[in-house]
Amino acid sequence: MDNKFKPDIVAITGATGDFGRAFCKRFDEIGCRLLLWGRSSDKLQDLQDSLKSDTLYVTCDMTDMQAVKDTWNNLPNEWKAIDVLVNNAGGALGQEPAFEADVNDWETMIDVNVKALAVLTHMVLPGMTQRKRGHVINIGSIAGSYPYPGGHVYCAVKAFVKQFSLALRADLIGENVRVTNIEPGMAETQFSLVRFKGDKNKADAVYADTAPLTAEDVAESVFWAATLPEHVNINRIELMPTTQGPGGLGVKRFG
Ligand code: 8X3
Repeated sequence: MDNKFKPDIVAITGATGDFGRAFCKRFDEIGCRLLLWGRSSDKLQDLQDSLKSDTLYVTCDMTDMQAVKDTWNNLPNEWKAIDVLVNNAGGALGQEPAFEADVNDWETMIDVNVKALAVLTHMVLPGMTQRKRGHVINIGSIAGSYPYPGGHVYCAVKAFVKQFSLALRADLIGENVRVTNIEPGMAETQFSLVRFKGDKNKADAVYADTAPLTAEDVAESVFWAATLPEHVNINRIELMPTTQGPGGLGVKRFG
């Protein structure tokens, strides 16, 4: 296709995580300006130093909605004119059964995966619709479609992301603003180390003796959707390792 879209400014939340860094690297390769959102200024500085393109980084606690709004409002106007917002900040905490889970984990997952994603999108959309140019790319998960034991709130927040993405599409017809939900399956990143709160054995066991997706695999999907000609909207991409598939329903047998 010769009318591929080249974004000018790409904003990426969770920029210093494994997915975030792979996304930054992919857009950096074609010279996009990058607005990096993260929690740690040291990690953001390291990431900025590793990129060739013009970048700006902001530190923000995504569990604090006022901080999300203030961070956006305090950006220089030039950096608010983003072409692509990649809502990547998020993740899972814990995989105990629902009746043993820590309610604080549930609240954090809802804050980051749902509230911060919705609030930031709300801040960004008016500029995109005014400019008639923009793309919101949400990082969902197969967990939004396929529930599994211990998935409870994580599955539910990713189902929110899937349906929120589709509902945004309904409002944005005619605005030239695209929305895509990228839904990866098992990907070998810090995801499981975070979910299991630093328990490396448990995290490693998730990826043992199989061939999971890499952050670069997911970055390729994000980049592909973002650089298609502007008249093409990819609604969803669901990608899994070849070695992963749906597992069927659980059954309790007596005796
Ligand atoms: C991560 C995929 O299968 O671990 O979002 O829930 S899974």
